[in-house]
Amino acid sequence: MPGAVIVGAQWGDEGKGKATDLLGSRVDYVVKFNGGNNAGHTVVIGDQKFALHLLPSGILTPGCTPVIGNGVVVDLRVLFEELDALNERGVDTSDLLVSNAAHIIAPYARTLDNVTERFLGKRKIGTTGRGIGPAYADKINRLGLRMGDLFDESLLRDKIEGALVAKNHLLVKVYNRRAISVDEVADELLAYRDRIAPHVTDTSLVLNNALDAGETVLFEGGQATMLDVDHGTYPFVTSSNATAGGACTGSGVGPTRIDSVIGIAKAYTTRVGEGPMPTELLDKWGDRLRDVGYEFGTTTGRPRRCGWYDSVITRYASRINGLTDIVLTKLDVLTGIQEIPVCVSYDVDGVRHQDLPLDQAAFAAAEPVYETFPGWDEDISGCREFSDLPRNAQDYVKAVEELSDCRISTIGVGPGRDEIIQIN
Ligand code: 2SA
Ligand code: GDP
Ligand code: MG
Repeated sequence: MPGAVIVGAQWGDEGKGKATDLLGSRVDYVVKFNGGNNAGHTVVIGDQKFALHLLPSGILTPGCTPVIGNGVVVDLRVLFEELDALNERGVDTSDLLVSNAAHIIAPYARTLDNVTERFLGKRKIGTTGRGIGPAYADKINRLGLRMGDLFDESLLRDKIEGALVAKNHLLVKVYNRRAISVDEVADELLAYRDRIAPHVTDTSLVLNNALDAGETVLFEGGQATMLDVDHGTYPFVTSSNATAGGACTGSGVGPTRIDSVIGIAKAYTTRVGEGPMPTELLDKWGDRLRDVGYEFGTTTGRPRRCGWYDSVITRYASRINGLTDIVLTKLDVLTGIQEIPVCVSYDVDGVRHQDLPLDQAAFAAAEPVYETFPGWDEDISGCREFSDLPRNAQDYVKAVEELSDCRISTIGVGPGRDEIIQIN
């Protein structure tokens, strides 16, 4: 697999970190191509648990070069906190490469994220409050600060001044906050310049050269298909392209160099933040999935909304991303449930929808139509072959595979690195 992409097939937290970590041992580069420290990946290695936010999961694999691509927004303070924490635990991070075209989350982006959410009231998005939206807004408005700007102080100060004009107006006149000065922003960012310098490079050139030389590159998506700014449940989305196309624009590698796209899906569904979720369970079943699956945000600790598997969404993810495989995680969490419903289509005002309705009101009104499958009681965490699974678990996986329009190549049966079943 010279170029492979991993994306979330639902609303995030499907276990992309673990999947990337698993594949990481077979690849030369792992590239994060979108998002920032709104992401949260938990990787369990032996008795050690690593929570990563901004860094690609490949950072934990010796011999694999981790890359932060141009499509990422970087909070420098968080980046160095994360690097320091890994270094203290003996992880070598000296190989990290950061694109000179990646945008910086300036301190004012965090401030704006939080005040905007507060002023949106009931229309709030439920962001992670990390400044992601305002940083991408500045990028698109051509007011952004890029990593390479750190090395030209007068250009950096000039850009900060330009970016602050409208923001200070908004902060002071609308939000009743104090104005932010050019110096405070420049001083905070320049304090990181010497430390980041050895990592900053033209990562597109590095990756294309690596592919030319026959090396393998894994592109690790942050967030997920349904949170994609173009293809997700807009406006309840993040501000980047979390789908497979983002791997190209977010890294400077062309689509002809990618030959597999792996979607990660949980054996049920979760969502964090606001916005519609047709299979959400507000009863004891939702609580059960949350408790057994330990469904709490890696970044903010927020409880995740839980529901049954929604195959309308995973079929959509297969199509939008051109998935070649699905990794179905957390099958073990369903153990002990006697009857397991799977959403096969939606009912919107009496009309059946096999495909996701993109109209915001129709999706908000979608009622799940369920088919129910018999469950199993046996502990499956020790299963390593598909045939080790109880018959009902096998049938559940096969049904989900058919409904999702994509081959399931791997099944997660526990959080550990080796708690997987690979299907050939
Ligand atoms: P933002 O902060 O602007 O990207 O928020 C916009 C929406 O995107 C959702 N979002 C996420 N959903 C699930 N997991 C995410 N990452 C963390 C994790 C979440 C956490 O991996 O556990 O710790 O809370 C993530 N990041 C963004 C967000 O909920 C908004 O709906
Ligand atoms: P990501 O954002 O997609 O990388 O996912 P997160 O790391 O935010 O959330 C996934 C959680 O599920 C993590 O705590 C993982 O350790 C855990 N996990 C991954 N695969 C499995 C699995 O097959 N079974 C169980 N029980 N937990 C899993
Ligand atoms: Mg996560």
